Amino acid sequence: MDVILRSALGLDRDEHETFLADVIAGLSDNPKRLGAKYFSDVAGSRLFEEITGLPEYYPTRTEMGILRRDGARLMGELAPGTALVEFGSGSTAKVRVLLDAAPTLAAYVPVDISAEFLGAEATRLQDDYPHLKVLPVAADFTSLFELPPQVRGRPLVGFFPGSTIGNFEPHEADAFLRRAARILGPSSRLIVGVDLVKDERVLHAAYNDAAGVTARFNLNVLTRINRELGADFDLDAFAHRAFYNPARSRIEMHLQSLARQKVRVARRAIPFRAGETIHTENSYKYTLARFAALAAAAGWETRAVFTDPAEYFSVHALTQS
Ligand code: AVJ
Repeated sequence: MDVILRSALGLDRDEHETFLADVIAGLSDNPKRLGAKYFSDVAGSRLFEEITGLPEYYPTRTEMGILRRDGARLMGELAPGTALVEFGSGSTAKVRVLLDAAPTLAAYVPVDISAEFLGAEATRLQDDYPHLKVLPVAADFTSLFELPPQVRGRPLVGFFPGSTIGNFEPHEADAFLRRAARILGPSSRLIVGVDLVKDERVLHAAYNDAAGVTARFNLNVLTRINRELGADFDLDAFAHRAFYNPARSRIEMHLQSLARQKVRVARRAIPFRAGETIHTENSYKYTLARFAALAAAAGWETRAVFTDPAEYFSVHALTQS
């Protein structure tokens, strides 16, 4: 498998510098913050996999149900030679459902920042779908990237599952949708998974699971900073906090300092007040109408929307208008 491989030991030197600069800037800000993209080191990705199987965490299994039930309609009327481009292909479980629903697809382009993960998963997928051209691209899908030459000129369908779009601020979601339109080109399609506004108790439970996996996932970012940036966060002195913010239609995750303390990060002392929080993630929830409006403003027409009977989750089929 032809992937541009980078350091097998995690971040390269530039990425390490960026990580350090982001962490220092975020912890020097008021209120303190850390970027959600730093959750996904090896341990963080494993913990997220565990989250997707939790009884309280409805998004993954609900979206899978929608893809299984409506996959053929989502992938209907494809022109011959169409290629599927997945933005941020973590696990390949979801795309396999679409590939099974669209046996005429010619190529699959998984785009992911983690080259190691991409290589292994793409190789397995290629073995299982021998007639499909699997063309992985190691790139950050939040920036403009080049598609492989083999798919240029082909009809393209983009796939952005998992409500990853909910991690973006609304203006970032708008920018992503516009960039996707540029990358995929005229008369393309985009299939997007979007988590929906619902009963606050359901949302709260999904991010405060009884087994404490989401708490470990949130706290793991401190473990990662300790290891990679030589910091001395005491994990017992911080607690996971997640709650729904109805004014912003989002789940917020924070890490709360349980005491007044100083933490050393790369020779700097970062002071914390007792009760002070680090904002680590937002997970925006949309109504069907609000997401359609966001898509329309970015140049995408809604062709169809599929949901589960309880309307917990939605999958939107958008077309270039
Ligand atoms: C990966 C953005 C879909 O927001 O539900 C899960 C991440 N954070 N539990 C989400 C997450 C805590 C997840 N997404």
